[in-house]
Amino acid sequence: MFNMIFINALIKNIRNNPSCYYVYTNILLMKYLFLFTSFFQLIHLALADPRLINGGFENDFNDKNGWIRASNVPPIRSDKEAHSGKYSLHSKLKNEFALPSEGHLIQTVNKGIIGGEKYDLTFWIKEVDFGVSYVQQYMINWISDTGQVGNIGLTNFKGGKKWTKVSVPKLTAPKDATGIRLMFRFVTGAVKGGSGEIFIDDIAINRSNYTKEYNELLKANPNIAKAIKEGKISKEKVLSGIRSREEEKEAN
Ligand SMILES: [Ca+2]
Repeated sequence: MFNMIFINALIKNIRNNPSCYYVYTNILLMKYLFLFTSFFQLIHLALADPRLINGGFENDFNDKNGWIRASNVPPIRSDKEAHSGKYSLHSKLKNEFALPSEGHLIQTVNKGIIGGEKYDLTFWIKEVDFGVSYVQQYMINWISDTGQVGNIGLTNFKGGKKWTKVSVPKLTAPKDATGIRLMFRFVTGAVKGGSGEIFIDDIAINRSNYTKEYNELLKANPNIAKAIKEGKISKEKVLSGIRSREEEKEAN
């Protein structure tokens, strides 16, 4: 904010001197650029999004970095395929006998969900084998401090032999939700030769839109509201700024 005071003082001085008109307009431009920079800093502070840890599987699993793997054939981290970076998650199931094989991938994010807001679940998959009796599913539990407050039951998804993006858009968080538990399930039935193999990468949960933050930002910053009204910054640019900031945070 010190910079803003400095620029305002500078404008006041130069405005009184007609020979400095060119400098004056440039400083006005500077003022708007600065306003825009402050705006991004504000967004950074204002937004809290649910943050899946290690959604791109670039870090090895440990008890602090998010993912839990479970069941009798849990998926593994692999460098054989990757949508981003060098690693993805690999589930390979092959029944030797007439017994089912199953693997789970689970992550719980306790904070960051805003009740009533909409969220998109997205991930990338590459299917190697979609064999006999094979099923792959995701499941979502909305949670609060007191336990589960809603859920989206086991739901099948399908991709292809090439990396394919799966989008589950506009999932509305129940009013009391503060967190989310995401689970992937890979399973074959009790048949001999049942099989399925998949790579999965870049799992993310993001807000579907940022209208709430946009309105709050404008309310708290009349200067930005004015700049939008006067056409100096477009609404689309502000919204896409919020979104790209969030995606950048997701990538980190
Ligand atoms: Ca990756």
